[in-house]
Amino acid sequence: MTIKAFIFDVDGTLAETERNGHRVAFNRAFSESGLDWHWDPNLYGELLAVTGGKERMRHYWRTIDPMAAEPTCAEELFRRLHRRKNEIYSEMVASGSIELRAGVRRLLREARERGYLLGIATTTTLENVEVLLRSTMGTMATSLFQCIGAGAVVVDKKPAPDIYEWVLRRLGVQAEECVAFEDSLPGLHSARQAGLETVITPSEYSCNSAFPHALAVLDGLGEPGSPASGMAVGKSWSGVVGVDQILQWIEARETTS
Ligand code: XBP
Ligand code: MG
Repeated sequence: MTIKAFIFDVDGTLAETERNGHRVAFNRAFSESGLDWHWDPNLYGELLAVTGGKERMRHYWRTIDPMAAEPTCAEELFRRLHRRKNEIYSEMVASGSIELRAGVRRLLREARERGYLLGIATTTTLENVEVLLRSTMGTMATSLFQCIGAGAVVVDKKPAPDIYEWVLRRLGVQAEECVAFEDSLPGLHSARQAGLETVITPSEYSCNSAFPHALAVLDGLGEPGSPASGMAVGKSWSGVVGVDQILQWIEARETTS
Protein backbone atom coordinates (compact mmCIF):
# COMPACT_ATOMS: atom_id res chain seq x y z
CA MET A 1 0.00 0.00 0.00
CA THR A 2 1.30 3.48 -0.85
CA ILE A 3 1.93 5.73 2.13
CA LYS A 4 0.23 9.12 1.72
CA ALA A 5 0.19 10.69 5.18
CA PHE A 6 1.98 10.98 8.49
CA ILE A 7 0.00 11.69 11.65
CA PHE A 8 1.70 13.04 14.75
CA ASP A 9 0.78 13.03 18.40
CA VAL A 10 1.74 16.25 20.23
CA ASP A 11 2.53 15.94 23.93
CA GLY A 12 5.65 13.85 24.38
CA THR A 13 6.09 13.27 20.64
CA LEU A 14 6.53 16.70 19.04
CA ALA A 15 7.92 18.09 22.31
CA GLU A 16 8.47 17.22 25.96
CA THR A 17 5.52 19.27 27.18
CA GLU A 18 4.42 17.34 30.24
CA ARG A 19 6.85 17.60 33.16
CA ASN A 20 7.86 21.25 32.76
CA GLY A 21 4.79 22.40 30.86
CA HIS A 22 1.34 20.97 31.60
CA ARG A 23 2.33 19.71 35.08
CA VAL A 24 3.64 23.09 36.20
CA ALA A 25 0.58 24.84 34.76
CA PHE A 26 -1.80 22.44 36.54
CA ASN A 27 -0.04 23.12 39.86
CA ARG A 28 -0.24 26.89 39.38
CA ALA A 29 -3.94 26.67 38.55
CA PHE A 30 -4.53 24.54 41.66
CA SER A 31 -2.69 26.95 43.93
CA GLU A 32 -4.38 30.05 42.42
CA SER A 33 -7.77 28.59 43.20
CA GLY A 34 -6.82 27.73 46.77
CA LEU A 35 -6.58 23.95 46.30
CA ASP A 36 -3.81 22.20 48.21
CA TRP A 37 -3.21 19.75 45.35
CA HIS A 38 0.37 19.41 44.11
CA TRP A 39 1.39 17.00 41.37
CA ASP A 40 5.08 16.23 41.76
CA PRO A 41 6.96 14.78 38.77
CA ASN A 42 6.53 11.15 39.90
CA LEU A 43 2.84 11.44 40.70
CA TYR A 44 2.27 13.22 37.40
CA GLY A 45 3.95 10.31 35.59
CA GLU A 46 1.38 7.96 37.14
CA LEU A 47 -1.51 10.32 36.34
CA LEU A 48 -0.51 10.41 32.66
CA ALA A 49 -2.13 6.98 32.32
CA VAL A 50 -5.35 9.03 32.24
CA THR A 51 -5.40 11.07 29.05
CA GLY A 52 -7.00 14.52 28.97
CA GLY A 53 -6.53 17.22 31.60
CA LYS A 54 -10.11 17.29 32.90
CA GLU A 55 -10.24 13.49 32.99
CA ARG A 56 -6.90 13.45 34.85
CA MET A 57 -8.17 15.88 37.51
CA ARG A 58 -11.39 13.89 37.92
CA HIS A 59 -9.40 10.68 38.35
CA TYR A 60 -7.09 12.31 40.89
CA TRP A 61 -9.94 13.76 42.92
CA ARG A 62 -11.62 10.35 42.99
CA THR A 63 -8.46 8.78 44.40
CA ILE A 64 -8.20 11.31 47.24
CA ASP A 65 -11.92 11.99 47.93
CA PRO A 66 -14.28 9.56 46.15
CA MET A 67 -17.51 11.17 47.42
CA ALA A 68 -16.70 14.79 46.60
CA ALA A 69 -15.59 14.10 43.02
CA GLU A 70 -19.00 12.85 41.89
CA PRO A 71 -21.38 15.84 42.12
CA THR A 72 -22.01 17.78 38.92
CA CYS A 73 -20.55 20.94 40.51
CA ALA A 74 -17.18 19.15 40.31
CA GLU A 75 -17.46 19.25 36.50
CA GLU A 76 -17.70 23.05 36.58
CA LEU A 77 -14.60 23.18 38.80
CA PHE A 78 -12.66 20.93 36.39
CA ARG A 79 -13.70 23.09 33.44
CA ARG A 80 -12.56 26.26 35.21
CA LEU A 81 -9.28 24.76 36.41
CA HIS A 82 -8.58 23.32 32.98
CA ARG A 83 -9.26 26.66 31.26
CA ARG A 84 -6.89 28.45 33.66
CA LYS A 85 -4.27 25.71 33.40
CA ASN A 86 -4.30 26.05 29.61
CA GLU A 87 -3.96 29.86 29.84
CA ILE A 88 -0.87 29.41 32.02
CA TYR A 89 0.46 26.67 29.73
CA SER A 90 -0.03 28.88 26.64
CA GLU A 91 1.90 31.74 28.24
CA MET A 92 4.76 29.38 29.13
CA VAL A 93 4.93 27.88 25.64
CA ALA A 94 4.58 31.27 23.91
CA SER A 95 7.59 32.51 25.89
CA GLY A 96 9.67 29.84 24.12
CA SER A 97 10.27 27.62 27.13
CA ILE A 98 9.52 24.39 25.22
CA GLU A 99 11.41 23.21 22.14
CA LEU A 100 10.56 20.55 19.57
CA ARG A 101 12.23 17.18 20.03
CA ALA A 102 15.27 16.52 17.86
CA GLY A 103 14.45 15.59 14.28
CA VAL A 104 10.80 16.64 14.38
CA ARG A 105 11.19 19.86 12.36
CA ARG A 106 13.43 18.11 9.84
CA LEU A 107 11.05 15.19 9.26
CA LEU A 108 7.96 17.43 9.02
CA ARG A 109 9.65 19.62 6.42
CA GLU A 110 10.90 16.68 4.39
CA ALA A 111 7.49 15.02 4.37
CA ARG A 112 5.73 18.23 3.27
CA GLU A 113 8.30 19.02 0.59
CA ARG A 114 7.80 15.53 -0.82
CA GLY A 115 4.02 16.02 -0.95
CA TYR A 116 2.90 13.83 1.94
CA LEU A 117 -0.16 14.88 3.93
CA LEU A 118 0.48 15.79 7.55
CA GLY A 119 -1.98 15.45 10.40
CA ILE A 120 -2.12 15.81 14.15
CA ALA A 121 -4.04 13.51 16.50
CA THR A 122 -3.89 14.70 20.07
CA THR A 123 -5.75 14.70 23.34
CA THR A 124 -4.87 18.28 24.18
CA THR A 125 -6.70 21.36 22.90
CA LEU A 126 -6.35 23.02 19.50
CA GLU A 127 -5.13 26.23 21.22
CA ASN A 128 -2.34 24.30 22.95
CA VAL A 129 -1.28 22.73 19.65
CA GLU A 130 -1.30 26.05 17.84
CA VAL A 131 0.75 27.89 20.44
CA LEU A 132 3.36 25.12 20.45
CA LEU A 133 3.61 25.08 16.64
CA ARG A 134 3.79 28.89 16.43
CA SER A 135 6.40 29.26 19.14
CA THR A 136 8.63 26.52 17.73
CA MET A 137 8.16 26.89 13.97
CA GLY A 138 6.73 30.35 13.40
CA THR A 139 3.47 31.60 11.96
CA MET A 140 3.45 29.24 8.96
CA ALA A 141 3.59 26.19 11.20
CA THR A 142 -0.10 25.37 11.44
CA SER A 143 -0.45 25.46 7.64
CA LEU A 144 2.08 22.59 7.46
CA PHE A 145 -0.74 20.35 8.66
CA GLN A 146 -3.75 19.55 6.51
CA CYS A 147 -5.69 18.39 9.54
CA ILE A 148 -5.40 18.99 13.27
CA GLY A 149 -7.53 16.63 15.35
CA ALA A 150 -7.47 17.93 18.92
CA GLY A 151 -9.21 17.55 22.26
CA ALA A 152 -12.96 17.45 22.33
CA VAL A 153 -13.63 16.86 18.61
CA VAL A 154 -14.18 13.28 19.73
CA VAL A 155 -15.91 12.09 22.89
CA ASP A 156 -13.60 9.19 23.66
CA LYS A 157 -9.97 10.24 24.00
CA LYS A 158 -6.91 8.00 23.54
CA PRO A 159 -6.49 5.04 24.00
CA ALA A 160 -9.75 4.93 22.01
CA PRO A 161 -9.10 5.02 18.25
CA ASP A 162 -11.61 7.84 17.66
CA ILE A 163 -9.18 10.74 17.22
CA TYR A 164 -7.13 8.83 14.61
CA GLU A 165 -10.30 7.76 12.81
CA TRP A 166 -11.47 11.40 12.81
CA VAL A 167 -8.17 12.57 11.29
CA LEU A 168 -8.20 9.77 8.69
CA ARG A 169 -11.70 10.80 7.57
CA ARG A 170 -10.68 14.45 7.31
CA LEU A 171 -7.51 13.64 5.38
CA GLY A 172 -9.48 11.29 3.11
CA VAL A 173 -7.02 8.42 3.48
CA GLN A 174 -7.12 4.82 4.66
CA ALA A 175 -5.33 3.68 7.81
CA GLU A 176 -2.95 1.53 5.73
CA GLU A 177 -1.88 4.65 3.84
CA CYS A 178 -0.64 6.40 7.01
CA VAL A 179 2.04 6.13 9.64
CA ALA A 180 1.49 7.46 13.17
CA PHE A 181 4.11 8.92 15.51
CA GLU A 182 3.47 8.49 19.22
CA ASP A 183 5.31 8.48 22.54
CA SER A 184 3.01 6.63 24.92
CA LEU A 185 1.09 3.43 25.43
CA PRO A 186 -2.37 5.10 25.26
CA GLY A 187 -1.20 6.73 22.03
CA LEU A 188 0.04 3.44 20.56
CA HIS A 189 -3.24 1.71 21.44
CA SER A 190 -5.23 4.52 19.86
CA ALA A 191 -3.26 4.46 16.61
CA ARG A 192 -3.09 0.66 16.38
CA GLN A 193 -6.82 0.25 17.06
CA ALA A 194 -7.43 2.68 14.21
CA GLY A 195 -5.24 0.40 12.04
CA LEU A 196 -2.10 2.55 11.73
CA GLU A 197 1.51 1.42 11.77
CA THR A 198 3.15 3.41 14.54
CA VAL A 199 6.64 4.72 15.20
CA ILE A 200 7.23 5.24 18.91
CA THR A 201 9.69 7.75 20.30
CA PRO A 202 9.15 7.33 24.06
CA SER A 203 9.17 10.52 26.08
CA GLU A 204 10.84 11.03 29.45
CA TYR A 205 7.68 9.66 31.08
CA SER A 206 7.22 6.59 28.89
CA CYS A 207 10.82 5.45 28.35
CA ASN A 208 10.35 2.42 30.62
CA SER A 209 7.23 1.12 28.88
CA ALA A 210 7.12 -1.76 26.41
CA PHE A 211 5.46 -1.02 23.08
CA PRO A 212 4.20 -4.26 21.50
CA HIS A 213 3.35 -4.16 17.79
CA ALA A 214 5.00 -0.79 17.16
CA LEU A 215 6.68 -0.48 13.76
CA ALA A 216 9.74 1.01 15.50
CA VAL A 217 10.65 2.08 19.01
CA LEU A 218 13.46 4.64 18.95
CA ASP A 219 15.01 7.09 21.38
CA GLY A 220 14.17 9.90 18.97
CA LEU A 221 14.07 10.73 15.27
CA GLY A 222 17.74 11.62 15.16
CA GLU A 223 19.61 14.38 13.38
CA PRO A 224 22.67 14.22 11.11
CA GLY A 225 25.61 13.78 13.48
CA SER A 226 23.32 12.62 16.30
CA PRO A 227 21.59 9.44 15.17
CA ALA A 228 18.65 7.83 16.90
CA SER A 229 18.75 4.20 17.96
CA GLY A 230 16.37 1.46 18.97
CA MET A 231 14.40 -1.34 17.29
CA ALA A 232 12.63 -1.26 13.95
CA VAL A 233 10.63 -4.14 12.44
CA GLY A 234 12.16 -6.52 14.99
CA LYS A 235 15.80 -5.56 14.42
CA SER A 236 18.11 -3.14 16.15
CA TRP A 237 18.55 0.04 14.18
CA SER A 238 20.48 3.30 14.36
CA GLY A 239 20.28 6.31 12.06
CA VAL A 240 18.32 9.42 11.12
CA VAL A 241 14.61 8.83 10.55
CA GLY A 242 13.58 10.21 7.16
CA VAL A 243 10.70 9.44 4.81
CA ASP A 244 12.61 6.79 2.82
CA GLN A 245 13.55 4.95 5.99
CA ILE A 246 9.92 4.84 7.14
CA LEU A 247 8.83 3.54 3.72
CA GLN A 248 11.46 0.79 3.97
CA TRP A 249 10.14 -0.26 7.37
CA ILE A 250 6.60 -0.40 6.01
CA GLU A 251 7.79 -2.56 3.11
CA ALA A 252 9.67 -4.86 5.49
CA ARG A 253 6.59 -5.14 7.69
CA GLU A 254 4.41 -6.05 4.68
CA THR A 255 6.80 -8.78 3.56
CA THR A 256 7.08 -10.30 7.04
CA SER A 257 3.33 -10.28 7.85
C1 XBP B 1 -1.42 14.13 26.20
C2 XBP B 1 -2.47 14.31 27.20
C3 XBP B 1 -2.97 15.65 27.54
C4 XBP B 1 -1.92 16.55 28.18
C5 XBP B 1 -2.54 17.78 28.79
O1 XBP B 1 -1.98 14.37 24.94
O2 XBP B 1 -2.97 13.32 27.72
O3 XBP B 1 -4.02 15.49 28.45
O4 XBP B 1 -1.28 15.87 29.22
O5 XBP B 1 -3.35 18.46 27.90
P1 XBP B 1 -1.29 13.78 23.56
P2 XBP B 1 -4.87 18.85 28.26
O6 XBP B 1 -0.12 12.93 23.94
O7 XBP B 1 -2.40 13.02 22.93
O8 XBP B 1 -0.88 14.99 22.76
O9 XBP B 1 -4.86 19.33 29.67
O10 XBP B 1 -5.24 19.93 27.28
O11 XBP B 1 -5.68 17.59 28.08
MG1 MG C 1 1.70 11.83 23.71
